[in-house]
Formats: sequence, structure tokens, C-alpha cells
Amino acid sequence: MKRIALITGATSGFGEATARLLAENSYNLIISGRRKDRLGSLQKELAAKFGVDILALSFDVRSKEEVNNAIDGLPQEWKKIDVLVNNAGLAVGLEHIQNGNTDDWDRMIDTNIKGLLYMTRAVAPLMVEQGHGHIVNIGSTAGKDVYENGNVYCGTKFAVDAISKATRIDLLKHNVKVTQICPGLAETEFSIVRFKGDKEKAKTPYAGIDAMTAEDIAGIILYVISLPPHLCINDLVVSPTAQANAIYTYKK
Ligand code: NDP
Ligand code: 8X3
Repeated sequence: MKRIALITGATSGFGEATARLLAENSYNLIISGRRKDRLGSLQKELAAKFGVDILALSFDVRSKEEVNNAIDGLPQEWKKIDVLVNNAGLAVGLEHIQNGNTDDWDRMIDTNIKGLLYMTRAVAPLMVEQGHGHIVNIGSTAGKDVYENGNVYCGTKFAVDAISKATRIDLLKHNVKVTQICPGLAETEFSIVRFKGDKEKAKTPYAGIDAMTAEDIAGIILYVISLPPHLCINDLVVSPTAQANAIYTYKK
């Protein structure tokens, strides 16, 4: 029987690359994100290419109601979720705290922390009931060290770090694995969102370094979810070789 993975933020970047790789590796998938058109075309493409079943659910992880309706409304056979990849997230703005835009702060907190929590709250009971499961939370090197102007984004990823540790403890006796993956610099739409659509500025963090790709992270996600039942990678930090941590990078 094919395993089922639910991936949030599958319309772009890490989530989309993970959907492609897991479909290629015979996972049936629930893909989600807000952009319906992208979800629809990914669903068609992957189902045709790899012969797997793909359910596309468009919802906003910031809305408790939308999250609960999406999960409660799953057909029974789709509720047997083996893997939840809590990937949807964003950074918006890069300002000193005294100049920060509080609407940007709300978006980051509501998506990166509350959205991840709503998803976990909706899906974890299904995993507890079936006696197994694996939750993969996408944290960040920004959740390990803080950097100038990173304030609220870093705060949300530090929260993901704490929530991942806490979730692992709470689900321990239920045989549910919890892995946090903390990537460093990877070139996706992330930076375009952070710089509010300014594509030139968005390139600057990656200039002079060999940044990671979304496919690099997808490969790591596939690796951690492919380990045998008695093994769990709890916390994994991965960066380009030219990046030591959230603060130090070596630019050529
Ligand atoms: P992208 O911008 O390429 O992808 C982000 C995804 O999140 C999109 O599919 C987007 O879908 C989804 N998303 C955003 N907000 C919401 C929402 N409210 N509801 C549902 N889906 C949402 O960025 P990445 O792939 O790079 O980022 C994925 C994760 O990785 C994020 O959590 C990010 O913080 C983290 N990360 C990224 C790093 C990087 O350097 N790129 C490094 C470390 C961590 P849609 O807009 O369709 O809703
Ligand atoms: C994304 C990594 O360093 O761009 O989480 O904030 S960074």
C-alpha cells in the first residue's frame, strides 16, 4: 500500500520539490497551499507522470476553520496520513525592530507559528489513532541563531524549534516521529516574498555563494522519512558549505 504524505506550501519552493520527489517515490499526496491554479496543475502533472493519487486542497494555514474543514472533510482513506510536512511559511520584511511593519509581523507569526500549530492539532490525532506517523517541521538556521533585522522571523523559527521539541515529547508514547529540518540559504520564492516582490533585491542574499536548492531540501525530507521505524532524526541543520550559521557566510 502506498504511504500518504500531506505537504503544506506545495505551490512553490521546498514544498513543491518535495511533492515531486515523493510522488516519484510512490507516495500518495495531499498537496496544499493558497494558489489553486498551481495546485491543480501540479496535481495533474504528478498523477499522470508517476501514477500516484494526489488530492489538492487549497486553504490558508492561518485560518483555523479552513484547516479544520480541510482535514475533517478528508475521505476516510485519506485520513491515514503517514507523513505531515509542515512547510508553509514565510519571511516578510527585513527591518530593525523599531521600524518593523506590524502587519508583516502578524503574517509571519500567524503563518509560521499558528499555522503550523493548527495543522499539527488537526493531523496529530489521526496519527495517534492509527498508532504511527511522522511530523516534519521546517524550521531554519534563523531558529538557531538570530541575525540583524531578522527579529520577528527568527522569533517564529525559534518557536518552531521549541514546538518541535515539545511535540516530540508529547507524541513519544504514540509512536509518532517528529523531525525538525533547519535549512540555511536556499534560493526559492522565499526571498522574493521577503523583499515584497523586488526580484533584484531578492538575489542579494545568494550572491557569491553556491546556495542550496529546493531539490536539496526535498532529498533530505525523503531521507528522513525513509529511515526504518526504530530511527528518527530529531533535528537536522543543513546549509550551503559556504554558510557556517545564520550569521556567517563566505562570499566569493
Ligand atoms: P516559497 O516562498 O518558495 O514557498 C512557500 C510556500 O508556503 C508556498 O507554497 C506558499 O503557498 C506557502 N504558504 C505561505 N503562506 C501560506 C499560508 N498562509 N497558507 C498556506 N500556504 C502558505 O519558500 P520556501 O520553499 O523557501 O519556504 C518553505 C519553508 O522553508 C518556509 O517555512 C520557510 O520559512 C522555510 N525556510 C526557507 C529557507 C530558504 O532559504 N528558502 C531556509 C530556511 C527555512 P501559497 O502562496 O500558494 O499559499
Ligand atoms: C531562511 C534562512 O537566513 O534567509 O529561513 O533567514 S534566512
